[in-house]
Order: sequence, then structure tokens, then C-alpha cells
Amino acid sequence: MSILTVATVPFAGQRPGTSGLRKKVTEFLQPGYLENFVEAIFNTLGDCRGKTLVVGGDGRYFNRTATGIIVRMAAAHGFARVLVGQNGILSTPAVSCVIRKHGAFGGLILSASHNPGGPDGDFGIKYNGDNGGPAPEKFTDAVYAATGTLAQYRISDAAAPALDAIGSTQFDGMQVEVIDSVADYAALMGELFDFPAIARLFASGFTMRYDGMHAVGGPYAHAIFESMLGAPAGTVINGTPLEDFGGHHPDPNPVSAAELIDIMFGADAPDFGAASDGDADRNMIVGRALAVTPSDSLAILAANATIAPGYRDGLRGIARSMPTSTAADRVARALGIPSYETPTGWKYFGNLLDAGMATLCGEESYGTGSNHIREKDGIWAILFWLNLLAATNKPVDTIVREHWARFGRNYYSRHDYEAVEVAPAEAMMAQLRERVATLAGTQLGSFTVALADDFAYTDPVDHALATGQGIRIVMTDGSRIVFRLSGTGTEGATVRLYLEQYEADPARHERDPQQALAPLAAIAEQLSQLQSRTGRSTPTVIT
Ligand code: G16
Repeated sequence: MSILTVATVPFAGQRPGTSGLRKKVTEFLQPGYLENFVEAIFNTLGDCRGKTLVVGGDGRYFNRTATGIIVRMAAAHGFARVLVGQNGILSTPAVSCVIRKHGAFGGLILSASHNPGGPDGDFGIKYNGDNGGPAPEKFTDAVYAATGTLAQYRISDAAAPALDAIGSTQFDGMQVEVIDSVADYAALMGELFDFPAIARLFASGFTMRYDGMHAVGGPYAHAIFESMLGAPAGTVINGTPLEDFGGHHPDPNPVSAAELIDIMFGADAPDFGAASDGDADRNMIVGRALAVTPSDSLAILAANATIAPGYRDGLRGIARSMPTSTAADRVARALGIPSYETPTGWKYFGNLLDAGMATLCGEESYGTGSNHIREKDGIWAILFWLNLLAATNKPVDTIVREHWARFGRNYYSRHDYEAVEVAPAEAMMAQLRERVATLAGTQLGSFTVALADDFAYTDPVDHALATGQGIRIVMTDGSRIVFRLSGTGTEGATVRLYLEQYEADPARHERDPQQALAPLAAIAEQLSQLQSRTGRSTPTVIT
């Protein structure tokens, strides 16, 4: 067998976004498209000889083919060993876990996360480094630059190895180990959470519904919730990964996970509901007739973290992305620990976690995680809630309402305007950027602006500067309006409008969030003319 050097030409637009390169499957299917991007990553890494690479994905269409191509290219670049999930399947958190546990050089994750899959859907790829976390912007910028000048890529001419059976084989001078997709990850979860207490909870008749949305979370949920913790069969629904996610939009929010919401808001609802996304790094937590916002979930887990064995010694700090509600900041203040506000993108938490400055991290986009790995982690968040429910013996809604009574409620909502034209969306952001420079101190409706800017972040560890991370308008009472363009969409532009209003008075904690936030929404529209600029009278999705 020999190494082929294949002539190629650069593809325009291979710029990684918020989380790797995400494009339509049709774009990835162009000959050489995936190969070019992988070549750019390997070239940017430099000398790969003798190193270990982890490869796996969420099982979506093209996952298996792409895995084979990557293994062949890894052999051509001199990697000594590749660890591949069985059938090419590994959740994003599992890749992070496996990289760290096996001391790998890094890993390639094949996923477009919550974006739909199938031949007409999306595909994605991203590189995670030896800490198990998404490569920093410095690296992804270099990869993008490399994609612009590629003239060739290297690949083994051997047929891709079979990935069906667990075991180790030699492949063109490289060792290919097909590993159990769940085992390492499940073992780590067992160290962090009180599995016997959760098992007793299930044995007592506690009921749960987990919606795998036909994505990669299913096998993990079956193994952990049903086999290890004794939840009855049927606890996991839509638990078999399918290449097109069974037509689901595998995004665990009340709109896309409507089946679970119907169950949880219906008669005879189970005690607890949860879902995760395409690659199982996101989570949604639902009680009976109550969907917990991701921002509240982060704050509640932080406030109660010491109930879980893995966090018994307390937290070093809490980090959240800028658009995420400030509920967690209030908990950090009460605990006397620092809180950090980072740009959107899990990669920005990496340094804080590596430096031991933060223990828990979270984002409004249904992402929660901790220093156990370097990705957000859907199953982990669900287990944390199960541990909390087992430790307190209280229902989800009581835990949430008691939290609001203690810390106040941060009403929160995100309005998405998806697939709008790029030019008007960018013009709107440019106009807002100019406008915010003069907003501080002015009156908007019943609010006074305390601070308005285009968010910039200087990493406290490596001092890297990230600018242009979203327009934020912060009011004197802590209420906020935030505008951003999504970095994960694959069609046109997606405008995200984030609204947050703080309410200390428990007598006013049962309002409908959209009503509570209506005055802020009106101000946002007046400032941006978002609806007339995009030609949309309502958001595509409200969460
Ligand atoms: C990714 C990132 C998250 C980010 C989310 C939404 O999540 O890892 O940090 O919050 O996208 O990003 P945007 O608002 O730019 O679309 P995932 O689950 O899609 O990998």
C-alpha cells in the first residue's frame, strides 16, 4: 500500500465558524472538499508522526464515509494510532473524554450539531486539541489560511478499514483501534455523580422521558439511564441514531423537541424530561409543565453543585457566554467565587477550565458543562439534574421556583430570524454598532442604558483579543438586549436577538416570559428595525 499525493485546488469559504466548518452535505460531497479541509488541519498541526488521533461523529449522513477518508489521510500523515468510535460513532463529549483519557494529540469530530442531517441537510467537522477542547481561534484562522493555498493532499490508497467490530488492526503502518462508543464516557460519569442514589430514585418509581431525537445521544442514554441506572425500558424515546435523525431537527429546545414538551405538559407527565441534540453536547431540562431555561439550569446547578460527588469541594468559578442570562452571576456572587463572561462558542471556556479558574460553564444555546471535559455535555447535565432530584427529593418545578425566590428570576428569551439575506443583516449590525456608541445614559422606554457596546473579550489567560462578538445594551436594572449574527447557520444569515429582564419580586415570578419581555422587544425593534430590514414580521423560532 502506498501514499498518494493528489493534486487539488482550494475551495472558497472553508472558514470555521462558531464551532468548526459547517456546510450543506452537497458542498461536502464535492470531490476533494473534505480532503482539503483535513489536509489543512494536518498541515497546520505540523508533525503528526507517532501521534494518536481520535475520530468520531454523530452518525449523520456522510459520517461513515468521512471517517474512512480521515483514517486514510491520518495514515498518510504518519499518525501512529487512530481511535475510532464503533461504526464511526462518538458524541462530541465522548470525543473530548477519549482524547483526555488516552492522552491523544487531538481529535476530529464529525457533526453539524443541532443542524438537520441527511443528504439535503448539513455536515460539519472540527478539530479538538490535546486538552479535549475545540481548537482556539488562532488555530482555526491558520487552518482557514491554509485552505486558501492548497495544491495537494496526501491519502493512503488502501480501502478504508471496517469500523463495525471493536478491536485493533494495522492499517498502512498505523494502528486503528475501534472502541466502544460509550464505555469511557460512562465510566467518567460514574465518577462524577452518585449513581447508587440515582438508581434508588428510579427504583422508587420516579419516571423520566429522554428524547434522543434519533441522534447520537440515544446509545449513551440507553446504556447509562436504562442499563446502568435501572430506568425502565421506554424511558429513552427516539433512541436509535439515524442518518437523517428521522427527519427531526435535533435541537433540544421547546420548539424542535415538541414531542417531549407535549409529554411533559400533558396529563400523567413523567417526573422529569430531557433531550439532547445531534452530537449530544446540548441539553434541555423539563419538569412537569415547566421547561427550564438553559441560563436558569446553569445557575441552579451552580447553586447546588456540592450535592454531586464530583463537585463536593465546591466551584472555582462560573463562566457563561455573553448572551447567556446573568442568573449564574448572582449565584457566583452568593458563593463568593468569580464569574466570567466570554464570547459565544465553547472554545472560549477552554483556557478558563485549563487554568482552574472556572469549574462550571454554560450557554443560552442549551449548552452546559464543566471541567470534566472540554466540551459542553448533554448527558452530563441530565445526570447532574438527576443527582439533584435524588439528593433533594423535590420536583423540578419546586427546585426552580425556590431558586427564583432566593436569587430573583431572570426572564429570558431568544428570538431567531433564520436564513435572512446577508446584506441587510450585516447592514443592521453595522448601524447598531454606530448607534450604541452614543446610547449610554439615555432613556429607552422605562429603562436607562448603563452600558452599550460591541462586545470584546480579552482572554485572561493568553490575552487573546476577540472583537465584534455581539451588540449588547445593558440597562441600569440589569436588563439586557443583545444582537448577534449566528456563526453556525449554513444558509444566509441568522439574526439572534436575546432579551433578559431581572425580576426580584417573587410575586411577579409567574408571568409569561414573552409578555414580561415585550417592552424590551419593542425597544430592540425600534433600535434595529430588524423586522423591516429582514422583511420578517415574526421570528422564525422563539426559545
Ligand atoms: C455551537 C457552539 C456554542 C454556541 C452555539 C450557537 O454549539 O459550540 O458555543 O453557543 O453553537 O452558536 P451561534 O449562536 O453562533 O449559532 P453547537 O451545539 O452547535 O456545536
